[in-house]
Amino acid sequence: MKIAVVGATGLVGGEILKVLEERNFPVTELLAVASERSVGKEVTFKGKQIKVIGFEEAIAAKPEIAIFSAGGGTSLALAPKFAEAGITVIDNSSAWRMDPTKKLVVPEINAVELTKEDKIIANPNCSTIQMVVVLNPLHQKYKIKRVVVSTYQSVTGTGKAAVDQLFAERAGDHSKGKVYPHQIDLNVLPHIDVFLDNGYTKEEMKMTNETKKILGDDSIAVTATTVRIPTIGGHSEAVNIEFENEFDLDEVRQILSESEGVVLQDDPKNALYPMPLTAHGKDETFVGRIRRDESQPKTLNLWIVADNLRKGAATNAIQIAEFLAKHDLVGVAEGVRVF
Ligand code: 2RA
Repeated sequence: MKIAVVGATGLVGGEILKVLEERNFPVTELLAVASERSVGKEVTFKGKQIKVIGFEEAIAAKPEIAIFSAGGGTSLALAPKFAEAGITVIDNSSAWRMDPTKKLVVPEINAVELTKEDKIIANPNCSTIQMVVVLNPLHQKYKIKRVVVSTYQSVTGTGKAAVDQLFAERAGDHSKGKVYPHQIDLNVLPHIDVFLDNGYTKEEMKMTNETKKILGDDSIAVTATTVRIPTIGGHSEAVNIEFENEFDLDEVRQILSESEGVVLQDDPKNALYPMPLTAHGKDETFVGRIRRDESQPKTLNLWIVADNLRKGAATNAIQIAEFLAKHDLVGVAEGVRVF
């Protein structure tokens, strides 16, 4: 398959190249695509240097799939152009996620809904993906009423400049361009993305709205506090889940240990629980600290960690591409207007 990676020079773009290679995705040709100022730069794929090309050249080359990670503005402007050319777009930005005509896909949960007519497919927000991978099997079994989540998010979720800010501060250099409104090293910022009129941040509302859409259930109440911490390996989440039905703790562990894409790390007495350092570079979502909320019935506490650049972005997008390839869902279906 001819694959375009749009935003190939960014942090997520680089991870997409790595994951395509590691998972042995059947790439016949890799198009590294970026905006004008990066055209001519080189990226490495399977040991080869590949020159970055611009958007028009990429559309003309007609890849079957374009994985976008170039920001919302670029996606809004360009994804329809790729789609009109019959190219299936898997988009990492927030541009299309809540559009009712677009599917918001986590393969373990709802890839089966994809058809050849889906030409722009939205990849959810990183902190949402890792949470719903764990919530879904429990929702199927016990029906979730309400979720209260607090996140501890890696600076890699912001991008290269944020990683540079953290390491510069750690080295005592506070002069570097500021990505965050405050120092991030030795600090914690209860602030991810912009603040909205209701007092929540956009990141918090993404967790609420995207969870309902992916799980296909508007009745689930979700409230979130999203926080940036000075780490790089992945996002962590403390999640409190209230169910309609009673659950059994051993059964919860059994269900999660058998769930696709989930790894159970739940032996706190031996200091085994998920951490960003151990999740870093992995494709799975890790869950542990599973315990009953003793303050009210039918309620569970747990701790979820995943590499936000992997399952939270690149891996999830590539799993969507794998599903499309496996089920022959790319290209233009005969007699179908694509966009
Ligand atoms: C963050 N959720 O961590 C964002 C990245 N998509 O800031």
